[in-house]
Amino acid sequence: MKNVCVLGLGYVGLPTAVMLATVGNRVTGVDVNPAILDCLNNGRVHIAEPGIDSFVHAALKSGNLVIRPQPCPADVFIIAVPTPLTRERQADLSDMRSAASAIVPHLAKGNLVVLESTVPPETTGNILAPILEGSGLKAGRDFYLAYAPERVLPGNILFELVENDRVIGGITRDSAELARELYQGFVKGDISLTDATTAEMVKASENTFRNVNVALANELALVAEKIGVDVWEVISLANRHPRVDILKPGPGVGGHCIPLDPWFLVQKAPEGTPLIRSALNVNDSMPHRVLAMFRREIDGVQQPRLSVFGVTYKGNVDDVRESPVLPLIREAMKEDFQVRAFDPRVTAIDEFPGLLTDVESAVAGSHGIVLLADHDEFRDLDVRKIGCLMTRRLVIDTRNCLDHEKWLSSGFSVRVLGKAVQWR
Ligand code: SAJ
Repeated sequence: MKNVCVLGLGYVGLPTAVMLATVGNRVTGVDVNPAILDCLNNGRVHIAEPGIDSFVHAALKSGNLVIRPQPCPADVFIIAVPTPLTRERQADLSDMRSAASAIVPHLAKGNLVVLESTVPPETTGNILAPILEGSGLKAGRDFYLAYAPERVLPGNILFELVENDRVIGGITRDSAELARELYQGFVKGDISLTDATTAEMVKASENTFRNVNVALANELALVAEKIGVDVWEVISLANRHPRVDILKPGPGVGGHCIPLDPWFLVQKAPEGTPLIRSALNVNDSMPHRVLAMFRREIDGVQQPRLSVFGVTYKGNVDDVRESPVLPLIREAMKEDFQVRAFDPRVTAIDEFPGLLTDVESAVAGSHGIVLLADHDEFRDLDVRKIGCLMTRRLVIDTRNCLDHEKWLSSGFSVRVLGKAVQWR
């Protein structure tokens, strides 16, 4: 077993730290955010992920996981910090640089450093290695250095962290092999080894594939609306082809990965990535397209009241990072819409104080509901009661997740992204 120091206790770092502790490593979890440290040191968990609480409590109780504000000497250092985009759509590696610099005083011969954060290809070798070599040690000779991206789907992290195959890339072969030895302690999936730059590109490519695929679904939805067919039926039938797997249209692509990671590839070849850039633009246009749907249905109403159901970047999560709902609300508010939102998993959004409220207040006097995140809770709403509170009984379902007959029978007009109009 090893002494492991995990820097960054977010959606990736904390589950990774917990898993490593659960299989017997002695893990020090480090974060620069005092609120996170306070939460964890008081036995609370700051991320909403099924099952994580019991794992964290058990790891802390066992003594195999301790939470600290600073790294300490260890056999292995894992960096799992955010890598957002700058305004110029370049990777912001400042958190990674800070984490690496914090490791330098503790780095010793024979140590392994693993980067998990999603980064532009060539980051591990060309940016991270030189920072760590500030210790006087040489990457690949005196210490091992590998890149090991995660593939976990928020909402199913603990299962996927164990079961999914992984790719690990080393700046040297033995760096990759040493990293595989560590992860094999809890990963049941296959672990493929390659070089660090290839592994970085694999991770960015996976999420870029998903982004482009969603953009295709969003364009098919536009075509379907124009010719009066149901894109959901089109995609379902097309996917019966053994080599076709088209994803679903939606109100836009959010989260901390899918809308960002493709830009890491564009950054490396700006002239050579028109398809990726176009897909990013298609997805970014979806909030505007959805608001245009609402505008068309309530044509002529002055200062319309819009009810947003679901503000997270996707259903059944509590995360609003990069949520496509945010630009939609910004645009609506600019046009003097009265906007209220209801989300059973989110209590407030800093940018929009007072926006989120209970379901009754969110629909009172409203000219229409736009459903943007397909939370399970939305299937059990008292539709009739909601309808009685509204000025106009309109629902726009951008996730095709509601029981449309139930809404139609309660007097609602139903619009579905990518589907011919359903009126009663
Ligand atoms: N979306 C659609 N239609 C779809 C699928 C997704 O509109 O058919 C939208 C979602 O609504 C959401 C966004 O795309 O706004 C991203 O959702 P997601 O479920 O694709 O992605 P994440 O960010 O929750 O997780 C992804 C996953 N990557 C892949 O599936 C290739 C996960 O495995 C990664 O580990 C994660 O990004 C990450 O951390 O990179």
